[in-house]
Amino acid sequence: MRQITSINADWIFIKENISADNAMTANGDKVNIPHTWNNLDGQDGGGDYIRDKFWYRKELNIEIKENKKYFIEFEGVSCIANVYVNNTHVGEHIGGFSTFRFDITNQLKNGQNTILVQADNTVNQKTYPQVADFTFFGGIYRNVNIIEVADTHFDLEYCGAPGIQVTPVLNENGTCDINVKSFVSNIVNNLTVKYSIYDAENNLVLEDTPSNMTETNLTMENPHLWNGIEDPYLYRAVATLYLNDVAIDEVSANFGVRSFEVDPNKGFILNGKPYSLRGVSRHQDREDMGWALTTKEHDEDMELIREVGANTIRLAHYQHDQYFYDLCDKYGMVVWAEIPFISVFMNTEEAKQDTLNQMKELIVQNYNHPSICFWGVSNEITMKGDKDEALIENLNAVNDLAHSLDKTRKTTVANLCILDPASPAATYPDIIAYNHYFGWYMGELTQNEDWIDDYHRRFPDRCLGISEYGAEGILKWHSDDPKVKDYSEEYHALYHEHMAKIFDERPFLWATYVWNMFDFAADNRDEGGVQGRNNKGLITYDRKIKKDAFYIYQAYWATKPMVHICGRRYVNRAHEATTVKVYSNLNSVTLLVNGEEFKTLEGNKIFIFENVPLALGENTISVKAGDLTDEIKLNRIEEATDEYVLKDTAAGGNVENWIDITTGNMLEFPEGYFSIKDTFGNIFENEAAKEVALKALEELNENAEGIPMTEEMLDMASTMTLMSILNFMGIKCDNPQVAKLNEQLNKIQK
Ligand code: GCB
Repeated sequence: MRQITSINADWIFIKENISADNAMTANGDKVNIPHTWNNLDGQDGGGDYIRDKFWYRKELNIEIKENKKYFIEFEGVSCIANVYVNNTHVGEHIGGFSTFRFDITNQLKNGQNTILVQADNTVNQKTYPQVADFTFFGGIYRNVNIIEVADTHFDLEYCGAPGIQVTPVLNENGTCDINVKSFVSNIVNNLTVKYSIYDAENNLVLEDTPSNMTETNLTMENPHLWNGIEDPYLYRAVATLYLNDVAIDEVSANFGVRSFEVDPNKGFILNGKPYSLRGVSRHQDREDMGWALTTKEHDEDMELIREVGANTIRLAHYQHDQYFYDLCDKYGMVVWAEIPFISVFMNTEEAKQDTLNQMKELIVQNYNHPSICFWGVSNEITMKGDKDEALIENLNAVNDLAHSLDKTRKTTVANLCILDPASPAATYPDIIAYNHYFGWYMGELTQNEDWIDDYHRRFPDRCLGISEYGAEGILKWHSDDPKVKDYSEEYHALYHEHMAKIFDERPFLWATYVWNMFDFAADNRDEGGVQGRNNKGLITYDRKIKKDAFYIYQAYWATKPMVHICGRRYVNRAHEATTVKVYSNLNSVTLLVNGEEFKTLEGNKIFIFENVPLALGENTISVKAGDLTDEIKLNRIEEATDEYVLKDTAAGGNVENWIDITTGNMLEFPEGYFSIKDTFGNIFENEAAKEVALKALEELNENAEGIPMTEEMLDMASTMTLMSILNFMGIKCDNPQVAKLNEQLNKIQK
């Protein structure tokens, strides 16, 4: 039987870009895997974290056995790995997120061996991601194993796949056809494969030793369904390989029996019943650790996602750790899994091959997970335009590959908000989704539902989801009158109150995903007074604090009763009377001030207590709802201070969006007159302004490096400012044509 041995411990990390020969003897630091060299510089801002080629070396003492094969297995090395055993190059793997293995039998010797790995996260044109809003941590950041197997064994060399593939198909009469395949390497005479299916209590329920050893078709009469978070029931398929009736290898996979459909009007349907997918996106990093996580951090993330009440996760923007997909199976999360075909298209043959490889590895390595229902092909890949034929060809090639490898799941895409709905880049997969930030980067909050309803009306046959939506919420900043771009915890909460409600009212949306469950590292960012971080999480980067917005989702999604008082970090208030907001999924909430009952409100999710009196100094505000209580301390001060207000918005605040590199500083924006800071909607209401804008855009379209604007797009983008549109077109505000356009608009009175 195979032996899998972890070799995570005791590596030497050599932080030098040197030759393999020199790395064999160079000094370095003792580290354990998982490891990254960017855990600190990748999160501190400035966009200057080290992207380089560094070395890991390990002395491996091994007792070599006769007639055995030895593989080295990496579960994730960012982003390109070159592996050497005893000074011989055994292979290169491109792509930072998947499992890969090399057969090292011929290089290993009995006793002492040296394993050398170069991890490379340098800028290149061959593997995605290269441009994206997150840090690309370098290193061997997931487990490394040595696998010892019999000469004949279940395959270990096909794209990191597990060697067993289970396809359960639920029939209308309630029975389930289960096809199990296994892949054997080095076939000899007298081999058989026994397939066994066990239920969750480990009872053997089906068994077969087919004459065709590579596959079996079994029927389960009365399967227990994998039914999302309510009942994520798992079976286990085991394939055992026998040589002359002696078991020599075994592989197994958990699987679930479920059916799903996606309908343009009914949304997601699980096992025949409507099941609205409402959830969050997750990145795989953590404060001070980067991507080098252990199962402890994965477990904690899953616990928090369960606690908020989500039933779906978008595992953005790349393949996550196998362990996390296992957790999703176990806890019933429906998963959107994706590859990092993101932001800016690289028109090279190597990059195209990389998208195909990453999709192939994602699918073959994760095929058995019942949680996964969607393969995400690309995310905002049209940032620099959607007209390149090579891009469309690449998207279709990846989409076709996904279909050919997996007939049981849907392909999907996260479209850039302003992508023309008619663009072939918007519609190529089975079901589609858009990233929308109305109420943060652009426009008004209510434009979210306007856009969604309009799209649904115009394209009633398309299955529409919202792949991302969010706003920044930083715990230092607070406001009684929260406004977009003030970065306050209160605006963040207000934004999500709105979004939770409109999604609740629109079951036709097949899925919606909060961007993001957790704050994450984006070393290029300098936002809201915080360096190197995207602060859109419902929970902080260290996972220690749940922002108020976390609880509005809990109120909407979780079935367990909850009550939460908002504003606990907005402690010092110069208010004789203040407003206290409470979230609960119960319908009656009683507020107490310093132990005295103040008021009971009946309501739905959000309870706003006005004119709550505060005594000078510390006050205890508490609530009761059913059997539950919550309590916060507020401190009434004599005079208002500005301690909670982000002052220097120029230093990081008020960015149009994260790719907005323009400033517009040299342009004028006179009160009462039009400018490029106006939205298309407003400009279109004024005939003169409309004429000027359309004429200028026609000219600008000709030399747009980014996305040229069609009329259809302008219509869909009516809530965006002209400035943001120019940005998407790849046109800088220091372009003289833009200055001319702005000047012309400045002459037209509103
Ligand atoms: C997006 C991207 C995501 C960013 C997010 C943001 O549309 O897909 O990677 O992090 O916006 O926060 O700007």
